[in-house]
Amino acid sequence: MENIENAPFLREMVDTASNLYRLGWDERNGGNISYLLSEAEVADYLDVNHVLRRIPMDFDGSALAGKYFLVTGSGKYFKNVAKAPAENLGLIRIAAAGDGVEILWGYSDGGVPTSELPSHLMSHIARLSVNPKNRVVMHCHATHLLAMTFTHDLDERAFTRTLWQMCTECLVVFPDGVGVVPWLIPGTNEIGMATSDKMKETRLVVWPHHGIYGAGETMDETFGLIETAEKAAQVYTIVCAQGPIRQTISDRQLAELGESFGVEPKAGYLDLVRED
Ligand code: 2HA
Ligand code: ZN
Repeated sequence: MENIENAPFLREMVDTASNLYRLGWDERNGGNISYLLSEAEVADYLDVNHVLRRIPMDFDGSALAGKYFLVTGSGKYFKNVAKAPAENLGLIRIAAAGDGVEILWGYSDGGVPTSELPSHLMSHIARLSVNPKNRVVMHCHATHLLAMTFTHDLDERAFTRTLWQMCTECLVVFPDGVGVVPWLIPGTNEIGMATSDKMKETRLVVWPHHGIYGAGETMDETFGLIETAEKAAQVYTIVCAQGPIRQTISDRQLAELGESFGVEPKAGYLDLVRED
Protein backbone atom coordinates (compact mmCIF):
# COMPACT_ATOMS: atom_id res chain seq x y z
CA MET A 1 0.00 0.00 0.00
CA GLU A 2 1.15 3.50 -0.77
CA ASN A 3 1.27 6.11 1.99
CA ILE A 4 -2.07 7.91 1.97
CA GLU A 5 -0.39 11.11 3.16
CA ASN A 6 1.14 11.37 -0.34
CA ALA A 7 -2.18 10.79 -2.13
CA PRO A 8 -3.10 13.67 -4.47
CA PHE A 9 -6.55 13.99 -2.87
CA LEU A 10 -5.00 14.27 0.58
CA ARG A 11 -2.46 16.87 -0.55
CA GLU A 12 -5.30 18.93 -2.07
CA MET A 13 -7.23 18.80 1.19
CA VAL A 14 -4.18 19.79 3.25
CA ASP A 15 -3.34 22.67 0.91
CA THR A 16 -6.91 23.94 0.91
CA ALA A 17 -7.28 23.82 4.70
CA SER A 18 -3.94 25.65 5.01
CA ASN A 19 -5.00 28.32 2.53
CA LEU A 20 -8.34 28.84 4.26
CA TYR A 21 -6.49 29.25 7.55
CA ARG A 22 -3.90 31.59 6.05
CA LEU A 23 -6.67 33.81 4.66
CA GLY A 24 -8.21 34.12 8.12
CA TRP A 25 -11.44 32.39 7.17
CA ASP A 26 -11.09 29.45 9.58
CA GLU A 27 -10.07 30.57 13.03
CA ARG A 28 -9.87 27.95 15.81
CA ASN A 29 -12.04 24.98 14.74
CA GLY A 30 -13.98 27.04 12.19
CA GLY A 31 -14.71 25.52 8.80
CA ASN A 32 -15.06 22.05 7.37
CA ILE A 33 -14.52 20.33 4.03
CA SER A 34 -15.78 17.08 2.55
CA TYR A 35 -14.34 15.53 -0.60
CA LEU A 36 -16.12 12.70 -2.41
CA LEU A 37 -13.64 10.05 -3.60
CA SER A 38 -14.06 6.95 -5.72
CA GLU A 39 -13.22 3.50 -4.39
CA ALA A 40 -10.57 3.19 -7.10
CA GLU A 41 -8.88 6.35 -5.82
CA VAL A 42 -8.70 5.21 -2.21
CA ALA A 43 -7.96 1.51 -2.83
CA ASP A 44 -4.27 2.18 -3.55
CA TYR A 45 -3.86 3.60 -0.08
CA LEU A 46 -5.98 1.51 2.26
CA ASP A 47 -7.81 -1.77 2.68
CA VAL A 48 -11.43 -0.79 2.09
CA ASN A 49 -12.58 -3.89 3.98
CA HIS A 50 -10.86 -2.80 7.16
CA VAL A 51 -13.24 -0.58 9.12
CA LEU A 52 -11.57 1.05 12.14
CA ARG A 53 -14.69 2.42 13.83
CA ARG A 54 -18.38 2.94 13.12
CA ILE A 55 -20.32 6.07 14.08
CA PRO A 56 -24.13 6.33 13.96
CA MET A 57 -25.87 9.14 12.10
CA ASP A 58 -29.41 10.35 12.84
CA PHE A 59 -30.36 11.39 9.33
CA ASP A 60 -30.89 9.38 6.20
CA GLY A 61 -27.66 9.17 4.21
CA SER A 62 -28.79 6.20 2.12
CA ALA A 63 -28.53 8.22 -1.12
CA LEU A 64 -24.76 8.17 -0.46
CA ALA A 65 -24.48 4.56 0.79
CA GLY A 66 -21.06 3.07 0.04
CA LYS A 67 -19.56 6.41 -1.00
CA TYR A 68 -16.16 7.51 0.30
CA PHE A 69 -15.40 10.97 1.66
CA LEU A 70 -12.31 12.64 3.02
CA VAL A 71 -13.67 14.90 5.79
CA THR A 72 -12.14 17.36 8.26
CA GLY A 73 -12.48 16.36 11.91
CA SER A 74 -14.88 17.72 14.49
CA GLY A 75 -13.27 20.33 16.74
CA LYS A 76 -10.03 20.24 14.74
CA TYR A 77 -8.13 23.38 13.76
CA PHE A 78 -7.38 24.04 10.07
CA LYS A 79 -4.13 25.59 11.33
CA ASN A 80 -2.98 22.09 12.32
CA VAL A 81 -4.09 20.03 9.31
CA ALA A 82 -0.77 20.25 7.45
CA LYS A 83 1.37 19.17 10.38
CA ALA A 84 -0.91 16.30 11.47
CA PRO A 85 -3.24 15.14 8.68
CA ALA A 86 -4.09 11.79 10.30
CA GLU A 87 -5.33 13.47 13.46
CA ASN A 88 -7.27 16.28 11.81
CA LEU A 89 -8.75 14.48 8.80
CA GLY A 90 -10.52 11.19 8.27
CA LEU A 91 -11.59 8.98 5.42
CA ILE A 92 -15.10 7.64 5.85
CA ARG A 93 -17.58 5.50 3.96
CA ILE A 94 -21.33 5.91 4.33
CA ALA A 95 -22.80 2.69 5.76
CA ALA A 96 -24.88 0.53 3.44
CA ALA A 97 -28.04 1.36 5.43
CA GLY A 98 -27.27 5.10 5.32
CA ASP A 99 -27.52 5.34 9.10
CA GLY A 100 -23.86 5.77 9.99
CA VAL A 101 -20.31 6.22 8.80
CA GLU A 102 -17.43 3.76 8.75
CA ILE A 103 -14.03 5.26 9.53
CA LEU A 104 -11.32 3.76 7.32
CA TRP A 105 -8.44 6.11 8.07
CA GLY A 106 -7.61 9.16 10.22
CA TYR A 107 -9.20 10.80 13.30
CA SER A 108 -6.26 9.05 14.95
CA ASP A 109 -6.82 10.51 18.42
CA GLY A 110 -10.35 9.10 18.61
CA GLY A 111 -11.98 11.99 16.77
CA VAL A 112 -15.04 12.02 14.55
CA PRO A 113 -16.09 13.78 11.33
CA THR A 114 -17.08 17.46 11.39
CA SER A 115 -20.10 18.47 13.44
CA GLU A 116 -21.47 19.85 10.17
CA LEU A 117 -21.69 16.39 8.59
CA PRO A 118 -25.48 16.69 8.07
CA SER A 119 -25.06 19.92 6.04
CA HIS A 120 -22.19 18.41 4.08
CA LEU A 121 -23.82 15.10 3.21
CA MET A 122 -27.22 16.63 2.47
CA SER A 123 -25.49 19.21 0.25
CA HIS A 124 -23.63 16.44 -1.59
CA ILE A 125 -26.95 14.68 -2.20
CA ALA A 126 -28.49 17.92 -3.51
CA ARG A 127 -25.54 18.84 -5.75
CA LEU A 128 -25.14 15.29 -7.11
CA SER A 129 -28.80 15.37 -8.12
CA VAL A 130 -28.10 18.34 -10.41
CA ASN A 131 -24.46 17.59 -11.32
CA PRO A 132 -23.12 14.03 -10.97
CA LYS A 133 -19.58 15.44 -11.15
CA ASN A 134 -19.96 17.35 -7.87
CA ARG A 135 -17.32 16.19 -5.39
CA VAL A 136 -16.56 18.99 -2.93
CA VAL A 137 -18.51 20.79 -0.23
CA MET A 138 -16.65 23.50 1.69
CA HIS A 139 -17.66 25.67 4.63
CA CYS A 140 -15.68 28.60 6.00
CA HIS A 141 -16.07 31.88 7.87
CA ALA A 142 -15.11 34.19 4.99
CA THR A 143 -14.71 37.49 6.78
CA HIS A 144 -16.30 40.06 4.49
CA LEU A 145 -19.21 37.85 3.43
CA LEU A 146 -19.91 37.23 7.10
CA ALA A 147 -19.71 40.96 7.82
CA MET A 148 -22.08 41.74 4.94
CA THR A 149 -24.80 39.67 6.62
CA PHE A 150 -25.03 42.39 9.28
CA THR A 151 -25.26 45.40 7.00
CA HIS A 152 -26.79 44.19 3.73
CA ASP A 153 -30.34 43.13 2.92
CA LEU A 154 -30.48 39.31 3.26
CA ASP A 155 -32.83 38.96 0.32
CA GLU A 156 -31.09 36.49 -2.04
CA ARG A 157 -31.68 38.55 -5.15
CA ALA A 158 -30.43 41.76 -3.54
CA PHE A 159 -27.41 40.04 -2.00
CA THR A 160 -26.51 38.35 -5.29
CA ARG A 161 -26.90 41.55 -7.32
CA THR A 162 -24.54 43.44 -5.02
CA LEU A 163 -21.87 40.73 -5.36
CA TRP A 164 -22.33 40.60 -9.15
CA GLN A 165 -21.85 44.37 -9.31
CA MET A 166 -18.66 44.46 -7.25
CA CYS A 167 -16.39 42.44 -9.58
CA THR A 168 -17.01 41.78 -13.25
CA GLU A 169 -16.11 38.10 -12.97
CA CYS A 170 -18.71 37.31 -10.29
CA LEU A 171 -21.63 36.78 -12.65
CA VAL A 172 -19.49 34.49 -14.79
CA VAL A 173 -18.33 32.46 -11.76
CA PHE A 174 -21.72 32.20 -10.02
CA PRO A 175 -24.50 32.97 -12.52
CA ASP A 176 -26.95 31.08 -10.27
CA GLY A 177 -26.32 33.62 -7.52
CA VAL A 178 -26.10 32.91 -3.82
CA GLY A 179 -28.70 31.35 -1.57
CA VAL A 180 -29.31 32.67 1.95
CA VAL A 181 -30.78 30.56 4.76
CA PRO A 182 -32.27 31.97 7.96
CA TRP A 183 -30.08 32.07 11.06
CA LEU A 184 -30.13 28.52 12.41
CA ILE A 185 -28.17 26.48 14.96
CA PRO A 186 -25.04 25.05 13.31
CA GLY A 187 -24.47 21.31 13.29
CA THR A 188 -28.18 20.47 13.18
CA ASN A 189 -30.15 18.48 10.63
CA GLU A 190 -32.37 21.57 10.30
CA ILE A 191 -29.58 23.77 8.96
CA GLY A 192 -28.49 20.82 6.81
CA MET A 193 -31.92 20.63 5.23
CA ALA A 194 -32.14 24.40 4.70
CA THR A 195 -28.65 24.51 3.15
CA SER A 196 -29.12 21.51 0.88
CA ASP A 197 -32.48 22.84 -0.24
CA LYS A 198 -30.69 25.97 -1.53
CA MET A 199 -27.89 23.84 -2.99
CA LYS A 200 -30.32 22.43 -5.55
CA GLU A 201 -30.31 25.87 -7.21
CA THR A 202 -27.05 27.52 -6.26
CA ARG A 203 -23.54 26.41 -5.32
CA LEU A 204 -23.06 29.17 -2.74
CA VAL A 205 -25.16 29.38 0.40
CA VAL A 206 -24.73 32.13 2.99
CA TRP A 207 -25.27 31.37 6.66
CA PRO A 208 -26.07 34.79 8.18
CA HIS A 209 -23.73 35.88 10.99
CA HIS A 210 -21.72 32.69 10.54
CA GLY A 211 -20.15 32.02 7.12
CA ILE A 212 -20.63 30.44 3.74
CA TYR A 213 -21.00 27.06 2.04
CA GLY A 214 -19.67 26.34 -1.43
CA ALA A 215 -19.87 23.26 -3.62
CA GLY A 216 -18.17 22.23 -6.82
CA GLU A 217 -16.51 19.60 -8.98
CA THR A 218 -12.96 20.09 -7.73
CA MET A 219 -11.22 21.43 -4.65
CA ASP A 220 -9.65 24.29 -6.61
CA GLU A 221 -12.87 25.29 -8.28
CA THR A 222 -14.85 25.24 -5.02
CA PHE A 223 -12.19 27.25 -3.23
CA GLY A 224 -12.16 29.68 -6.17
CA LEU A 225 -15.92 30.05 -5.99
CA ILE A 226 -15.84 31.09 -2.33
CA GLU A 227 -12.75 33.22 -2.94
CA THR A 228 -14.51 35.13 -5.74
CA ALA A 229 -17.63 35.85 -3.66
CA GLU A 230 -15.47 36.83 -0.69
CA LYS A 231 -13.42 39.19 -2.88
CA ALA A 232 -16.63 40.87 -4.02
CA ALA A 233 -17.74 41.20 -0.39
CA GLN A 234 -14.39 42.75 0.47
CA VAL A 235 -14.73 45.25 -2.38
CA TYR A 236 -18.26 46.04 -1.18
CA THR A 237 -16.88 46.70 2.30
CA ILE A 238 -14.28 49.10 0.92
CA VAL A 239 -16.77 50.77 -1.40
CA CYS A 240 -19.17 51.38 1.50
CA ALA A 241 -16.32 52.79 3.56
CA GLN A 242 -15.34 55.14 0.73
CA GLY A 243 -18.79 56.64 0.43
CA PRO A 244 -21.85 56.63 -1.83
CA ILE A 245 -21.63 54.60 -5.06
CA ARG A 246 -21.36 56.92 -8.08
CA GLN A 247 -21.45 54.25 -10.80
CA THR A 248 -21.70 50.48 -11.06
CA ILE A 249 -22.01 47.69 -13.62
CA SER A 250 -25.48 48.10 -15.13
CA ASP A 251 -27.96 45.26 -15.54
CA ARG A 252 -27.61 45.63 -19.30
CA GLN A 253 -23.83 45.19 -18.98
CA LEU A 254 -24.32 42.16 -16.71
CA ALA A 255 -26.63 40.63 -19.32
CA GLU A 256 -24.04 41.25 -22.06
CA LEU A 257 -21.37 39.71 -19.86
CA GLY A 258 -23.47 36.57 -19.39
CA GLU A 259 -24.04 36.33 -23.13
CA SER A 260 -20.38 36.80 -23.88
CA PHE A 261 -19.30 34.08 -21.45
CA GLY A 262 -22.17 31.72 -22.27
CA VAL A 263 -23.71 31.71 -18.77
CA GLU A 264 -27.34 32.29 -17.87
CA PRO A 265 -27.86 34.76 -15.00
CA LYS A 266 -30.49 33.48 -12.58
CA ALA A 267 -33.91 34.27 -13.98
CA GLY A 268 -35.45 37.46 -12.60
CA TYR A 269 -32.25 38.76 -10.99
CA LEU A 270 -31.54 41.37 -13.66
CA ASP A 271 -33.85 44.36 -14.17
CA LEU A 272 -33.65 44.71 -17.91
CA VAL A 273 -37.05 46.12 -18.72
CA ARG A 274 -36.72 49.03 -16.34
CA GLU A 275 -33.38 50.07 -17.84
CA ASP A 276 -34.36 49.80 -21.51
O1 2HA B 1 -16.82 23.17 12.51
O2 2HA B 1 -17.41 26.01 11.38
O3 2HA B 1 -19.99 25.65 11.57
C1 2HA B 1 -16.85 24.45 13.00
C2 2HA B 1 -17.80 25.26 12.22
C3 2HA B 1 -19.20 25.06 12.51
ZN1 ZN C 1 -18.82 27.42 10.77
